[in-house]
Amino acid sequence: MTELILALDVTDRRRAYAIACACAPHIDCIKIGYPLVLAAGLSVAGDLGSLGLPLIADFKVADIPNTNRLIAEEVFSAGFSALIAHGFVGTDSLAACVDVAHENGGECYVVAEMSHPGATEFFHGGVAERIAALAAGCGADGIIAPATRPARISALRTLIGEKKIYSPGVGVQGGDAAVVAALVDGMIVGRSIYEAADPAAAAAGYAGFRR
Ligand code: NUP
Repeated sequence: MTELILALDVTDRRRAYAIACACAPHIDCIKIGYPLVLAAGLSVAGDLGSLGLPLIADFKVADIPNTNRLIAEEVFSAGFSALIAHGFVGTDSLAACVDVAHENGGECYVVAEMSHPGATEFFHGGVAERIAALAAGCGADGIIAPATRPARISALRTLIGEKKIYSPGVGVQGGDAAVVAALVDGMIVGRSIYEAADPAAAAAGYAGFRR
């Protein structure tokens, strides 16, 4: 099934919790990252975890193996169920994140290609393909691929076997939910839900694209 993942990039802890509660019946997972964690502290994971949905830490971890391991251990100790890491740092660094995720019963997703316009400067020309292959080779659980470029999702799919694809860029960044839902395992939607006048209704609308 195509999951709906709420990207909760608000910076007020109470607002984040209120939006998450309102949207919870319509979503499959919550993703938070630096904006909310830096504003509210890592313990915000505990607030959101109480909703019973999987919680992804979008820290795009990209350091040496030892530091990656330390970061990943903090993430899973805080109650997250999955971590997003960068792959360009190489096999050893990525393997540290994957290993810690799996030691904790969690998952690790690897950014293969980003969704914003500037991503084409470095991720194109074979880099995304190499990262996707590295992710699969390291035993990662899936990749992040851009909803803004559906053809790239399809191209990267051929390199990862049964691994999952989670895809940001639906809505404000221009990705079309109707197109992307058919190609991915999870649509990541942020502003189009949390900035809506009625976030729950917006989430319900995106949930209608789940297949
Ligand atoms: O390539 C990426 N693009 C992207 O937008 C990788 C990501 N992790 N994201 C994240 O997805 C981004 O940081 C934000 O949390 C979410 C998209 O939010 P929005 O554009 O739907 O508001």
